[in-house]
Amino acid sequence: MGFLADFREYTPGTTCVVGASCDDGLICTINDVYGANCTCAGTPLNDADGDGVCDENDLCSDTPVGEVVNTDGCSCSQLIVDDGDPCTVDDCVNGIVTHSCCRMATKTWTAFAMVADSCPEP
Ligand SMILES: [Ca+2]
Ligand SMILES: [Ca+2]
Repeated sequence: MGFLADFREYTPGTTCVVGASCDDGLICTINDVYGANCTCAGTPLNDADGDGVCDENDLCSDTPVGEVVNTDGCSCSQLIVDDGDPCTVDDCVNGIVTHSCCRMATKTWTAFAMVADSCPEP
């Protein structure tokens, strides 16, 4: 869709019908409809912890204020980041946990030989 088509679509009074259904792009609203001046708005659902993920979809209640969450409403401080595997590198950014391969294998010398741990090489 080109610029002109977009312009027409969103120009107030040209194509929208007040009361017609639309999508306001917010996941915490339902029953979105066009109002005056073609503004699309819906009925807000509850979002108790204010993280932008409505309670119905929020798997982690009481998210601390200001923490970025994933689509389930969970921030890194609310997730288990360590997968328990000593060979993977655990990380969490914006509520997305990743486990990448691999830690540097630790090699230790005994009196007789060099012994490497079981982690695969990076
Ligand atoms: Ca929430
Ligand atoms: Ca949350």
